[in-house]
Amino acid sequence: MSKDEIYQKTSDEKPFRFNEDVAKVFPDMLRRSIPGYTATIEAIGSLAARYARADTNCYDLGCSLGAATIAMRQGIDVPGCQIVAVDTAAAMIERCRDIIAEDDRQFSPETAVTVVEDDIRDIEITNASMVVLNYTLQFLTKADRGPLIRSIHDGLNDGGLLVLSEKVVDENQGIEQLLTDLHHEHKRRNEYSMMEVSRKRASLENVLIPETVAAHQERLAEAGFSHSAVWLRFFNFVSIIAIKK
Ligand code: GEK
Repeated sequence: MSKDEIYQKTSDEKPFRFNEDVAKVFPDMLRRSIPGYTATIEAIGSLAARYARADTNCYDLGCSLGAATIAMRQGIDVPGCQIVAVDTAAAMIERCRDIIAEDDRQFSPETAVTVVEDDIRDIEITNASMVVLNYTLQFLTKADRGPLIRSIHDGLNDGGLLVLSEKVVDENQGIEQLLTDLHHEHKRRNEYSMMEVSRKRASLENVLIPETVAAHQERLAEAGFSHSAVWLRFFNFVSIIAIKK
């Protein structure tokens, strides 16, 4: 796995982009930056085993290199499912296609995967039993979030599951500062320097827009998900499940 050294080298202050440099080091970047990322991917596999239904679609929206797609594929144990993996970044999609092709060669899995280079705001969700938004919604403008969550709700079959993982912000300023400090300390333990932490933070400003857990749960409720629950929280990183009844 190539090591993420992007903010050791870059001294300019350009906003963060999902380009070729990022795609190359992405697994290492997420593993060292997002507390609980590996646990989330594991749980997505377990949830797929419980929620994916025969002859339905499962979506991985903002799939990057397809980690959640592979986890769902390994978890699904019913016939006739198709996973649709969507990302807007060409550099991610190119690598994701290679990773899925390698998975096909090695394991000949039954579940088909279609990798699509597109904007998740333009994708139609249909006949879905499971949808994953693993750290993707945070990159959309707030105005675009409601319509997307509604279209996911409408495209899910009854009993279908949405997994929504996000970086969040706390309502209380003191707690927010503490959780941010703990996250930065976590990154320092994972061998990022103070300089890298601070440059990355600046580059994500206005690119990754976090909201409170309450704001996410309200949006889910407004879209029609009568119940949602936080199943994982590690500092300011949460994963929520919502089921369409
Ligand atoms: C994982 N889910 O490993 N349409 C499509 N893709 C988008 C859009 C959009 N409008 N906006 C952002 N993206 C993955 C990790 S990363 C999380 C997801 C992170 C894509 C973007 O190109 C990137 O690949 C992904 O969302 C976010 O489980 O980098 O913190």
